[in-house]
Amino acid sequence: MAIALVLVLVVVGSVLFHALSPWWWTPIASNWGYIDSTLIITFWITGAVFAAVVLFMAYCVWRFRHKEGNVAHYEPENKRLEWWLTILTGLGVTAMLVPGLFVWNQFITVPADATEVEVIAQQWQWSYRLPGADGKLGTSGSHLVSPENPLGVNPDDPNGQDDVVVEAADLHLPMDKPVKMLLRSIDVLHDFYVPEFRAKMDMIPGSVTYFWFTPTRTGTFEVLCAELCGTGHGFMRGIVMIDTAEDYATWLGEQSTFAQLSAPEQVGAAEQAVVRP
Ligand SMILES: [Cu+2]
Repeated sequence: MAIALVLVLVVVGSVLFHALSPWWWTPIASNWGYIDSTLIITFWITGAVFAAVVLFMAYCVWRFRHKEGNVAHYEPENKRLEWWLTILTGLGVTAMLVPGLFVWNQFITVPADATEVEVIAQQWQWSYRLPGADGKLGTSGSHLVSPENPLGVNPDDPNGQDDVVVEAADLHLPMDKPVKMLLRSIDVLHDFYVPEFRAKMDMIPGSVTYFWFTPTRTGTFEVLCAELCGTGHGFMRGIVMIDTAEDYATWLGEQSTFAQLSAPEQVGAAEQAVVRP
């Protein structure tokens, strides 16, 4: 009897904890409200099944408790019950999976007007590259990485010369503009994750993965690495700031291109030439 009561209390406690708990997701800042909806559907289904199973267990513990002279009777099979359990389980699993398929379809269908931003992960920092005035990112490769070219941009690709390089600093993105995040790693597995964007993807050395999203509010958001990537994994943080169009333009104007960064001597020489009377 006491065990049955404990089981009922477990269900009541779980429901109360869910209803009264102050912990919930951080407020969303992207178009991926669907991701939240699918999670809520899964919460409801698994929650209902959890309550039903534990309450049924409490009922059985109470109903079939030990009584002098009672003997269990042997029932190895029950076709009717098995059919019902199979159908109900099938429906529950389908209800959890189908919404996810619709969301996944949207997640991998990048809008045509999305601008590309490359994220480069390495132990243990985040860097970024934005296409310059030509709107195209130059090619890149891990074999090109060197102290002078930490992101491995191809110096022979004309498309890459005007690329904006943001090395180990904050990324800014304009609000309400869809963006395709191209994800590269130059050492081990990482995972670019901003909880408020509700989107993340593993980054695999040697290939480029991606996701897209549209920022829906301005603010400062923390980037986390969501793939255990070594001793500094927990410190692999970064900042993404979602700006208004004007703030974004100001920030972009202050950044350096790959060509400027790879030829600092020439830039310095030009400045001296100008300063000299
Ligand atoms: Cu990492």
